[in-house]
Amino acid sequence: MNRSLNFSLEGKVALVTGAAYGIGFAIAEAFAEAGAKICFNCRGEQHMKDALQAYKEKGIDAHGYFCDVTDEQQVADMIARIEQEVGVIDILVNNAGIIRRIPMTEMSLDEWKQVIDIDLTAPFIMAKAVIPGMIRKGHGKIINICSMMSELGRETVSAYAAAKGGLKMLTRNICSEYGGANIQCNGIGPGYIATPQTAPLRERQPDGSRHPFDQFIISKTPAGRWGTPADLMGPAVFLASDASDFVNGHILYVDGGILAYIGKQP
Ligand code: NAP
Ligand code: GCO
Repeated sequence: MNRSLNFSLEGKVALVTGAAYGIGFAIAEAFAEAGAKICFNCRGEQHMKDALQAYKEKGIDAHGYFCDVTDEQQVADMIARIEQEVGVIDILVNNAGIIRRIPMTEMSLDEWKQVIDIDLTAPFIMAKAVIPGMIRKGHGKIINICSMMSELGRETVSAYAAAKGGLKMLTRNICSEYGGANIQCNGIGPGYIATPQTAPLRERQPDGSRHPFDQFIISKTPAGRWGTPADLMGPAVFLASDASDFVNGHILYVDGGILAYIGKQP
């Protein structure tokens, strides 16, 4: 079969960061369905306990690791344990991320640094840690979870937009520097997805009406709905599989058409 028709991840070792729930969990579930061995990390003990149970209920024997992706030593220790317990990593998804919604002039330097550390510096730390193994294996896939804010700004998300914009360019630079080692580094740019991270933007108002931002996103999305983590499963499997071996440095926006659309007239 032509490799570009091979969407299987059979026998691959995948590490999805921050995959205790949300987008990361859905991507890990999709990888498992495609045949991959699943590794994930998070920081919270309850998150880990709940996640392992959730993977088990889906029939997935996931390997969970406590690791703060901003801590280079914890990352090195996790990668070493995965290589010993599961195998050398074939697929890395830099999914772990946070957002702080604060007007820039009111944002503290520590709040700015926390977002940059998790959303931009950590993908650098993670990629730096897994690329040597991928070079030894002769192939690798890195998928960075970018954002609408890799292309657009909005009020109160300055640190997040700066990080996600930088993550887009880190993706292109890893492509440029390691494409010759048969490593493909691409991004996924989700639109507005219903997860805990965006729950504050979808809260029902006291009168039972939809949150103004919820209504705004519906009007800006041709699909007329928020995305779900499941909407990202197919695109992620494509970018993790042989089918995308000649796709490199690309940001695949999975946004229901937001970036193409000026928005519905009020
Ligand atoms: P989420 O529901 O808030 O989940 C974030 C995950 O990351 C959690 O498992 C969290 O677990 C983990 N995490 C956070 N900081 C970490 C750290 N320092 N080390 C290790 N794990 C860490 O987020 P989501 O909505 O699924 O988003 C996942 C990714 O997609 C993020 O990069 C986000 O920026 C991006 N994204 C989201 C949307 C959206 O609309 N939801 C759209 C575009 C892009 P612990 O707290 O236990 O560590
Ligand atoms: C926000 C949202 C967005 C989404 C996502 C959009 O406050 O605007 O949280 O940033 O998380 O990144 O692609």
